[in-house]
Amino acid sequence: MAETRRLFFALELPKEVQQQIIHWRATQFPEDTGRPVAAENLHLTLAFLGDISADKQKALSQLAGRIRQKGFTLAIDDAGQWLRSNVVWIGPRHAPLGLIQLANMLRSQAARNGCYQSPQPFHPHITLYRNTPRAVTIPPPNFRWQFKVDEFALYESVFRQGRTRYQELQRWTLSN
Ligand code: 3AM
Repeated sequence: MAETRRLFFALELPKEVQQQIIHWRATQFPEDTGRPVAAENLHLTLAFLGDISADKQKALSQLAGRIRQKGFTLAIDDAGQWLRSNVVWIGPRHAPLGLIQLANMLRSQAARNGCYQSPQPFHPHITLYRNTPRAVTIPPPNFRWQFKVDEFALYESVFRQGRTRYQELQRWTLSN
């Protein structure tokens, strides 16, 4: 069988926002909340592709490179927990249209190329904890981290020595 890689498109967070999130998380949640996502792994997933071949990666990268849209401003000002997937997340209360457009485009390109896409609508979020064993009290979202998004990237999820690391493979600029 041809070799595959586990890939997804996502937005990287500015380093200073990443640090602020880590600090907020450390002050707001008890230690047994779940498995914290490592600072360098914090990201906002746009489209999950699954385990795909090099050929499919190339096709989807070419399509991603043809996306023409302007950047947008993203404000992270909400938090919650999904009990079904056992994650605690933060995200935008109101997703900017540019974010929805970008994710929908990448998701539909993925679907047309045989990458299964969940029928659920896109819920932009940054996962803070995985494997949360129980419902946790979500602190009031007393933050608003706002930044300009003018790039998106393709990442590989690499599981090695018991740790998951997201490695950037390719990056594109958002511009008309
Ligand atoms: O960190 P988040 O939740 O944004 O949940 C996985 C993670 O996103 C998601 O892809 C990102 C990188 O691993 N993911 C993993 N398996 C998935 C699947 N089968 C999935 N998303 C949808 N379907």
